[in-house]
Amino acid sequence: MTTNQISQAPAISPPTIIERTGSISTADIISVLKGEITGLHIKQAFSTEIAEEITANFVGSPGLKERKDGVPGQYVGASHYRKDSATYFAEAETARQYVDALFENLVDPVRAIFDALKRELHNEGIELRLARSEHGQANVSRALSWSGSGTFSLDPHDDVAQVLCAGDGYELSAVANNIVAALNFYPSMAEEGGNLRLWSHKPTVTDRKSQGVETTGYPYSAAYLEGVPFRDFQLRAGDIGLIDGGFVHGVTGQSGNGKRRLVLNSFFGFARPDLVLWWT
Ligand SMILES: O=C(O)CCC(=O)C(=O)O
Ligand SMILES: [Fe+2]
Repeated sequence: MTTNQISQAPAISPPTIIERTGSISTADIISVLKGEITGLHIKQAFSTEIAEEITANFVGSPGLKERKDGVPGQYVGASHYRKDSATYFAEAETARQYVDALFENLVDPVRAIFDALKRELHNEGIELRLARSEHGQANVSRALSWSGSGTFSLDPHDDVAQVLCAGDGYELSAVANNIVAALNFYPSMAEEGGNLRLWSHKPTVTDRKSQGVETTGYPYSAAYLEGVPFRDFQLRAGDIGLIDGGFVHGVTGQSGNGKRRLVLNSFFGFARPDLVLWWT
């Protein structure tokens, strides 16, 4: 009995976190893909002018929708979370014009990273491309504004369960055996809070089953995470966060008057030693 309880305490995996000001490099990204770095916080990584334009485009977007999958928030784009492959890729196709319109007349900073990484990996004999199926192709990013209230505006979760259990017709499931990297651009932040919190714990399938989150990785309870150390990325508009999405992470509660927190999010990882897939 006692042994059983002890074995269920979350195993602590100390993360390697790097924080700096400036620009993100393809070497940084590859370090996260390879598991050499767990988390990277780049401050002032893109211009505030671009950040403000993307935010204004999001707020006024005709493609802006309310999430209806149990995760409170508004979005532009498509999320594969809890969707079969046909539905996700069809939604990605429909949403593309709205995602593209977020960057109208701007140089899309997420696509710039995608293109740079594609070139760098190509030099190493590795292909980088968007995930696809006969129903369509993923977009480079999606925009999200979390609206959960209380301790977290996005509850603690991991990004791997949804990939591992994505279901039939998803070539990206293979990435779950490797690192699922989550790239986040922050065009807008609330005055207070909205930190990206990263716990020192990378759940296994057994851990997820014990928490009743086997297929979703969402949400982990406060009781489960009690005693697990964490680090907060204190974000500002114009910052980039890149993490190993297998570690439990969430977004702390926000306050202030008016300014909404906006994130541009994408996932990517090795599906094979010679293929990196990218999706949202
Ligand atoms: O908004 C953030 O900072 C994190 C987003 C995230 O974890 C996700 O979309 O899975
Ligand atoms: Fe996540």
